[in-house]
Order: sequence, then structure tokens, then C-alpha cells
Amino acid sequence: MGKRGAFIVIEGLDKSGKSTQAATLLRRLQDSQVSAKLIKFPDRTTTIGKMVDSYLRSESELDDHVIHLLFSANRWELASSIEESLKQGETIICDRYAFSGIAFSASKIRPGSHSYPLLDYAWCRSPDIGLPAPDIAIMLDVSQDVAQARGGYGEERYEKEDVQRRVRDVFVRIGEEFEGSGGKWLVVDADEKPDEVQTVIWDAVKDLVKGIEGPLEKLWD
Ligand code: NYM
Ligand code: MG
Repeated sequence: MGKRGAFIVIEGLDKSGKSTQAATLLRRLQDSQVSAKLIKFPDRTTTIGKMVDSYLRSESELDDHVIHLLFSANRWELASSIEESLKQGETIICDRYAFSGIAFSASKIRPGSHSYPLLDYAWCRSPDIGLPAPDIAIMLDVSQDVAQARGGYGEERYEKEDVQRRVRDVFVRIGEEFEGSGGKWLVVDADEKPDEVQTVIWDAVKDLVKGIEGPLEKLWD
């Protein structure tokens, strides 16, 4: 049996440079003759993804539980194809994953309250239990100042300073729990120049992308 591909997740706040870093990493892997592909969540092309897209653009309203479960379902509909690609030796770079799912939902607060959660953290985590677990999750940690200077946030739901601050706090908790469960969680200072961020990312993945002997783990299992 040959080695399987590496499953690399890139996470972070909006405007943290995830998509740029993911694309640069893909090019570098392809230049190094590593079989690799880039996927992203939400995958807005599927039927579920279109519902998510419409919600994010505020073209539709959905109950907070419903949208949380749709984001998770959007991952589950791709889960078996992720497993298959990894088994065939292809490395996957994934722009956002279940960690964004928890962070953005669990950071929602009840209307009229300052900090009382709308959705329970453990409840937010549960629908993603059993998904393919990444071999490494790289969290691009950007400060509000730098994120704003990058052109500010767009028009989409969640792209507001107070939301992003709460989301970051939940990401910290998620990282601690992922590490506690044996996962690899790397926080990278995303205020640095793109080249410097890429150097840190490359250093963290360069051995993984040679292929992995061990089995693919299940998330939060
Ligand atoms: N988002 C993303 C969630 O709220 N839950 C999830 O499970 C995922 C994957 O969607 N603000 C949020 C985070 C982003 C938004 O992502 C769209 P992007 O990477 O800007 O397309
Ligand atoms: Mg965005």
C-alpha cells in the first residue's frame, strides 16, 4: 500500500489571507510534483451550498440551528470524495472546515444580550463528529487593524468587527481542544507579509506532503 495524501486545513477570520495562502501552497506543491488539490468550504456549488450562499448574502433568512446544520451537511456531502482522494495519494488543501463551522455559530449571542450564547458550543461541534480529520489545521491569526487595512470586510453576513472578535475567541478554544485530542493546530501570525506567512506554512507541511503512512483519523472522535 502506498502512502495516503495529507489533509491540510487552513482556517482564520475573514481577510486573514486564507485563500491567497492556500492558492500559493497549491502552486508550490504542484511545482514540487506533489499531487494536490484545493477545496473550500462552504462549497457554494452544491444544492446545499446554494442555500448557504443565499444566507451569507442575506438573500434569505434561516434559523441559526438550520444554517449551522447546512454548513455541516455541506461538508458531509464532500466527505467521501475527500477520503477517496486522500486514499489515492492526493494531498488536499482545504480553505475553511469544521472549525469555522463551530467558531462562527458558537460566537452568536442572544439578541439583547452582551455575551450569552445563542447556540451551545457542544451542540455546534456535534454534527461534524466523524468527518475526516485534518493532519494539520493552520490558523491564520490576523489583527483587526490589518484585516481592516486589507480593504475592510465585504458585504456578507458576519463580516463585522464585533462578530470577528468573538469568532477569534472561539477559534482559540477550538485550537486548544483540537490539540488536546491529539490534533496538530498551528497558529500563524497573519499580519506578516504573505511571503513570510507562506514560509511558516511550508515549514509546517513539507514533511506531511511527502505522504502519510497512518490511517485517516475521524474528527472529534
Ligand atoms: N462559515 C464558514 C460559517 O459560518 N460556517 C462554516 O461552517 C463555514 C465553512 O461563512 N464568514 C462562514 C465564514 C465566512 C463565510 O466563507 C464564508 P468564505 O471563506 O468567505 O467564503
Ligand atoms: Mg469571506
